[in-house]
Amino acid sequence: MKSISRRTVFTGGLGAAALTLAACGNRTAPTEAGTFSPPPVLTPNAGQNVVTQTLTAAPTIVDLGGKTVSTWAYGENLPGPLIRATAGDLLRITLENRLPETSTIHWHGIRLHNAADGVPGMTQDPVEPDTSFTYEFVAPDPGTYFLHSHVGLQLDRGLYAPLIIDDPDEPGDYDAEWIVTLDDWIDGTGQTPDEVLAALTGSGP
Ligand SMILES: [Cu+2]
Repeated sequence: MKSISRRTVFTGGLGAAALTLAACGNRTAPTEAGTFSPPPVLTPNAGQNVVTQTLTAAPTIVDLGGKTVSTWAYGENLPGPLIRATAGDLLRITLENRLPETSTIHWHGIRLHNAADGVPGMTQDPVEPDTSFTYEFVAPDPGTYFLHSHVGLQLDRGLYAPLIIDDPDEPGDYDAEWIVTLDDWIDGTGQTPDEVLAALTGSGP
């Protein structure tokens, strides 16, 4: 499936729609590096499909459907590139961090082993700028999920993407399929999410 621009999302037609909501709480502040062991490299079972993909987190400019803003995203589109697998597949997803600060990826709603859960200071060291980190896990349950950064307010920029786990027993005989991601937006419109939070909490300058 080709990547869709935000403009396409808002002008989309009918079809089977997978809906994701870009929101998640429970963020954890990153801690000092060197606390956690590297994640285990998993060996696929005989016949197990392996889905390999790289997400590059970097500053970019995106078109919000007429208004162009500077933000942080996985690639040049919002949402980030679709990751799609079938339940039981082994996913090997590499985060390339080209941001000016640390990052991680959390796989929202996926049942997986702790080392791949992407919570800095709790399950892994934060991924430093200009380094990479490969998440390996089996996605056991079909469903519509999303992935997102788990550092600070990076999710509230553009660091999220849809994650679809297909059901091997569901043929999905649709005429058309749309993946729709809903988000409110602030970054690049004059304030960053961090500045908005600082104003709301009275901790700003
Ligand atoms: Cu989440």
